[in-house]
Amino acid sequence: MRILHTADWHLRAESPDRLRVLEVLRDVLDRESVDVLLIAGDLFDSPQAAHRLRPDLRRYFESLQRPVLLIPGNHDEEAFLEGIDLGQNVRLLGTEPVELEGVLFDGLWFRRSQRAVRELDRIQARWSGDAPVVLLAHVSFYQRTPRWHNRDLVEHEGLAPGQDCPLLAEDLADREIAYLALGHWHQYAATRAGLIPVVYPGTPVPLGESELGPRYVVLLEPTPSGPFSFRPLPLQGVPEIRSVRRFIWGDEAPALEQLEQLLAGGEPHVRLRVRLEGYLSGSEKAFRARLEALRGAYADRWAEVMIDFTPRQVPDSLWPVLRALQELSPPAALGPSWWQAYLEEPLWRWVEELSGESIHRRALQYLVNALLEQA
Ligand SMILES: [Mn+2]
Repeated sequence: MRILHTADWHLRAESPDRLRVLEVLRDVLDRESVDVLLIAGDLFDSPQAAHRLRPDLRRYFESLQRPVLLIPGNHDEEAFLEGIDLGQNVRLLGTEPVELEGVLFDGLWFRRSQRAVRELDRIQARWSGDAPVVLLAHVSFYQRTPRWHNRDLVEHEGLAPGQDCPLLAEDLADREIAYLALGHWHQYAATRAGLIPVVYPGTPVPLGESELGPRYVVLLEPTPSGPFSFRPLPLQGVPEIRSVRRFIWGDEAPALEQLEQLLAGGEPHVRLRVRLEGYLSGSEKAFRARLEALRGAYADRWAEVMIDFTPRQVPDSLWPVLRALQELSPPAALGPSWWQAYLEEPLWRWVEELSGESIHRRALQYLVNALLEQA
């Protein structure tokens, strides 16, 4: 059985962009031969949106010709409590589990200000037999009790701050769950609690400036025993907000060259946000004019291009250091192999994220930032 997991569509009539997910998702369902679609909450942005869009969504789900299993989220719960009808393919999870092709699906609703584990205990009591369990839950998952929660309230009283419904990794110890299909957080995130895959697919379309980068849905499949296997599928044909930040160290010419290269590789579905910050050697006015000219020349290759520049003041005493940043080549001691012998995966990842910038340069930048904070 092939199962597709998504969440947090936050549909509303005033945002036609968001409705693009419907056709994009239909293609994925067909291309990947998906048998069951899971929606882990906040399909609608509000109860009003649910009522307004219900006829369209009902027709849509009927046209998909496969089961759709869903739970409400904190945004649309009211509409589901009122019994909104989304057609015969759609099953609302929460009151009893649904078994399809030997897999048991169940749902845990968002509980405002309450720790999710109480509900989980209650739900788990109704799981019987050997069928692997896929649990949909609209919650905030934490590996540990977060610092901003009152630890005593969360751990002993089961209470949490207003808009939160925490589920902690420890709440999942010794549970027989093959896959935890989460919703509520809007960026793709995958982790594990013990062996249990714990996955947020994120919103399939950006809702605002904080939903950055490619959007995903998640394909999962049973394995002969134990946790399900899963992989994120990047969605094609939905809008994307991409944020690029660059620091300019008194060398605007190469920065402008890089920016032009970036802009030339336009992607029509991307709303590009370029944020520049730093020190210039030439005039700020000329620099800004150049930025605007570049934006004008390439804007039509993107859905939207926004470029902003924040100048920073530099104390005279730091100019020699900034010049050294431009001229210095990596010292022998920081050559490409020095760290390989000592540091493992975390550093590898960090180094990869530097995406082409050299380590000595980044280290000096940190140093200068530290000096500036002292100044
Ligand atoms: Mn939510």
